[in-house]
Amino acid sequence: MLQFLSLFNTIFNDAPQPWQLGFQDSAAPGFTGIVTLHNTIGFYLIVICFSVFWALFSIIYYYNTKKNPIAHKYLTHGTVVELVWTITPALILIAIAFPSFRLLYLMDEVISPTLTIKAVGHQWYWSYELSDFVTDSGDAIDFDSYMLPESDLELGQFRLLDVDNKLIVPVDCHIRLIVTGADVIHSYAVPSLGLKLDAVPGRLNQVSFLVERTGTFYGQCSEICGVWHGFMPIAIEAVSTQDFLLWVDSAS
Ligand SMILES: [Cu+2]
Repeated sequence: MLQFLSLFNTIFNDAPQPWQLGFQDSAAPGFTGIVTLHNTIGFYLIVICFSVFWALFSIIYYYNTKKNPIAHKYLTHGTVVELVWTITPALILIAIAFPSFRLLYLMDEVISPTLTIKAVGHQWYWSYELSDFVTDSGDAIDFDSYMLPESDLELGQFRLLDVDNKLIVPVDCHIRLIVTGADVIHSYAVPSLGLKLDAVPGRLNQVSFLVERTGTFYGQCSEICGVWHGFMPIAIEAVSTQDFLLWVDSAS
């Protein structure tokens, strides 16, 4: 029974599943907003598809010369119907634009972050810098994060997704992520956290996110960057603030 009930509490999707079509489970408010917007627009999409195809097929079915050789010969213009099919789409676009811009500006906002992390894309791995903390020698904490080769994988680790050094972040903290590239353009993308930022050499891109629960969240480089583009995954582990500080202590 316990095992059966635990089915409803289990988070299945912190890594992609084979042949998955839907979203991964959200772990950040930003991604929850993206899923909600997707569902809102999906509603309009279904309504529009049904009404357009219904109109199209009924016109083809009823108004053809085989069925009515003479009756519709002079039916060439209708002002009312023209007005309806011009104004209605405009109203629908406005209805879609409002929630879209709302989410866009909400996600763009960076208000007093607790922590700043810089992620740098290289051919072909990611490196991280945490400048809020210094090591004993006075430098910022920085480390490289390489994909684990298949031969090094342990039971429970994901092929092409797990890395040697995960990025550790605290839960329930506003984190500022600054992304750049060291050589060519990469893209820092973690679906369950709603992150996707281009890593452009000579440019700093910024985003803010908050992880709502502990766990490990996987992503991949999302801008084709060379032969091993598919082998530079991202793994972020969200832990309690206490565990995060312990990790910082061990890293510095
Ligand atoms: Cu890439």
